[in-house]
Amino acid sequence: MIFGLIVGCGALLTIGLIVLVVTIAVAVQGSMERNRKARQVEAKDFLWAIYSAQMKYYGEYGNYIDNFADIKFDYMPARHYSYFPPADAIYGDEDYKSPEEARPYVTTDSFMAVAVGDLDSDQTLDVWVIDDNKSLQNVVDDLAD
Ligand SMILES: [Ca+2]
Repeated sequence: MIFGLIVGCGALLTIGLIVLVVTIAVAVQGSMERNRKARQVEAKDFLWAIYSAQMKYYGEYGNYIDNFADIKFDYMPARHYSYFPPADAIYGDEDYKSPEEARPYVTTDSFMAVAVGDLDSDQTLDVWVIDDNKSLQNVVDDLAD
């Protein structure tokens, strides 16, 4: 009788422990996913700020420009992404190169700025672009793989 009670309690404790471990694992996975999505906000914010700075420069001088200093781009330090107009770059904690999928460019009347980062330490990079048509796109989604 007592032996059966002890075995029953042990089985209940084991099941409770398994449920607790699975619950914690699911919570940690959800938290990591939210953190990665929050990092993408940095890329979007920076690219919108670059877009805005380019529009101001164009309004004043009638052309776009290919470096951050001349467009007077002033923003908080980058952390998770690197940013590229063609002649200049802002690097976060890692120095990512401008990817083949999206080369930044500037002409007199058009531009495309690029953000590159790695959200999950794998081989895929997260790549965002914005152009003079106010088109912000995630051309390579690091969270999709
Ligand atoms: Ca990655």
